[in-house]
Amino acid sequence: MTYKRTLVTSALPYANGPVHIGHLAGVYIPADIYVRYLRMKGEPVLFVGGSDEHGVPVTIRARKEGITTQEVVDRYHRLISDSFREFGISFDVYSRTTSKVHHQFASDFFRRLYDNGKFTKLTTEQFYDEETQEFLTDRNIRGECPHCHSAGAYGDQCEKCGRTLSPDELINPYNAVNGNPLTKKATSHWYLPLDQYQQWLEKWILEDHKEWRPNVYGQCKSWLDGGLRPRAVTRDLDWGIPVPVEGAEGKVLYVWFDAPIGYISNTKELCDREPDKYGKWETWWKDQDTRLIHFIGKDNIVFHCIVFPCMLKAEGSYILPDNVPANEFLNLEGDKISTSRNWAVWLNEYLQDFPGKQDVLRYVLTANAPETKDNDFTWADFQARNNNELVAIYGNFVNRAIVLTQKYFGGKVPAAGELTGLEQSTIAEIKTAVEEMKRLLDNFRFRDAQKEAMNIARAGNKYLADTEPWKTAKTDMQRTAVILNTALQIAANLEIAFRPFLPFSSARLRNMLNIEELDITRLGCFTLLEDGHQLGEAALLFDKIEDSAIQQQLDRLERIKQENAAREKEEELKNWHPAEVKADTSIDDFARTDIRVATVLDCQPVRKSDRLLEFRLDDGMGGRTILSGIAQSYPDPSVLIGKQVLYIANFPPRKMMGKESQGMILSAVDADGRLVVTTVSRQVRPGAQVG
Ligand code: B3M
Ligand code: ZN
Repeated sequence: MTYKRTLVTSALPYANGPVHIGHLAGVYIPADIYVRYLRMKGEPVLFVGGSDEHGVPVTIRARKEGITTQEVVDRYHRLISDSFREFGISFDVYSRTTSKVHHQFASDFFRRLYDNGKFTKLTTEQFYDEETQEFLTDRNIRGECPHCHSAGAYGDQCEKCGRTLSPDELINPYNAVNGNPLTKKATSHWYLPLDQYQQWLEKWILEDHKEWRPNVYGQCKSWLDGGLRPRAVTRDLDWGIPVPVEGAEGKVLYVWFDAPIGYISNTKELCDREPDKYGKWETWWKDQDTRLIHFIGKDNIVFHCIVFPCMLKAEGSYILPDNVPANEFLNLEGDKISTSRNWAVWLNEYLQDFPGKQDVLRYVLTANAPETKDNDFTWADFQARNNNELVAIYGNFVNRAIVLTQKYFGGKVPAAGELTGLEQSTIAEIKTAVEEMKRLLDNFRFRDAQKEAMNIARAGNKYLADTEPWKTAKTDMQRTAVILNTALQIAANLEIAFRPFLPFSSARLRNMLNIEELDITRLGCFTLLEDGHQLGEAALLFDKIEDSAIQQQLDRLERIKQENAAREKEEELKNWHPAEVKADTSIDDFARTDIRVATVLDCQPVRKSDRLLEFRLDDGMGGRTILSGIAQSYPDPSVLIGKQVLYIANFPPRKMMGKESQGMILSAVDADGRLVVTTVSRQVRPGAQVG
């Protein structure tokens, strides 16, 4: 061990909404497991969290809800910190970036870099709303996506196709809040010249931190390979920390400049409040013997591996992160989790629907943690892992061990005796699982580590199945004592092994075993419970989750899906502009086109074509067939039968998919791209001319 203490940070969630399973799986559970594990080992560790209360997301939320930004951050800071507490995320400090301490600290930090000439000042043209007289941040600019052409893409990203954008790429950009068209205007900002740190970063990351996770290392490498450019650290905005420089009125620190400083200021707040317990904040941030670990999601990698380290380096007196075990993303039932689209399982709602089942979610999210690639949360998997693993393996084993002990030994741990090969092999298996689990935890591989904990329970279950104490009890109480003693020692091992992952269940298990927290150094020992020790009450560690509870969740998601589709449609319509009118034509040109009315006798999809419909028409002239590429807009073409349609009668016949089409049916293109067949306002004779 080359360090004396570990400082663990977890990304500060934006206080613009509740936290969801994606946050928990990607950042907070892994961080919490790690911290609990270090604490169990007796290593000095500090776990720092807090809410990110600046930036555009919170201001957007405020406008949407019609309340002040302060009200938004107050509401969600409370909701978020409650959720974390309820899920057992064991922060030493959970503060907020609107705190006085933070404002002062971040402001001073900026000023120090400013005074030491670490910034460059640049003037650029930015999008501007003439009416409201404000510059717009990327997130507040919307327009058509240049890639997938969906309406309403954001200035930093298109949520439809997922591509990263810059506002300049948007087609017809407008103010997301009021729909105003935008102009460009010059404005000045301070930039951190990341390009000047390129060489240093290349050595520090690419050479000295080859051990970082491949996804993290790879992302850093591709940023570095692309060449770093200066980054603005200030914004034109009225919400945030004022830039502490004369002439910078109306400007605030960029949220990504102040938020990571929040890790430091929150540490300071804690240490200043309880110096006896936590020491000086500088020890945690400036002593080379401190190891700094950032837990984050993959979208935050560049800020934690490149930008923040440059800020720290520029300041000069801070330590740098030792590791940044970033996770990939968790999807929900196959779709990207999205706060704005309400596509998420919110922690506060989960607890209403599954009270007391914090550990079930912790377990499932760790078992499915997106450590190396994006992963999917499904309710079916949630139910299966609960019923088949937590209930059937872990819970069942513990319950049998305790209930049998009560039955045969009055709830007292029976004396151990001579061990047979069965005990020895089980003990050996468990010792291996324990060693493996510790190795995995040390390497931030929580998913596999938890699997090893479950393997201990598996081994226990198998042991009971092999030894059958309910049978030996009929003939050989001495042997039965050995078996149940061994089983109970395994149960006590499970209390320790699962404690970082499932703290609530371990607490319940301690009650059942009537023990205090056992030291992790004793993990793998089979003398954890003394002969004659009186156990507590047996209770179920986990219970089955029924299909109906899962169905309820699926129904909820289906409702949200439909609401989203309706809203997106509405938005598309709102942002629709008719195509420009074509160049002038003449009555003669028009007169050459023979438009007629026909009655649809039959309308069928064309085999092997997902585009074409085949119309059989009564055209008043003996009938004709026309193929029309509108199948996507008419999933049930029979609705067209009996309708009268307009078509061009004098196009020469054309072969399509081996069939002849005799003309063209006229359709209107709606805002959503759907084709709608034109018709007449009352029945006319088939063959009637249109003009
Ligand atoms: N609030 C972004 C996020 O929640 C941001 C993290 C800040 S960590 C210093 O993804
Ligand atoms: Zn797109």
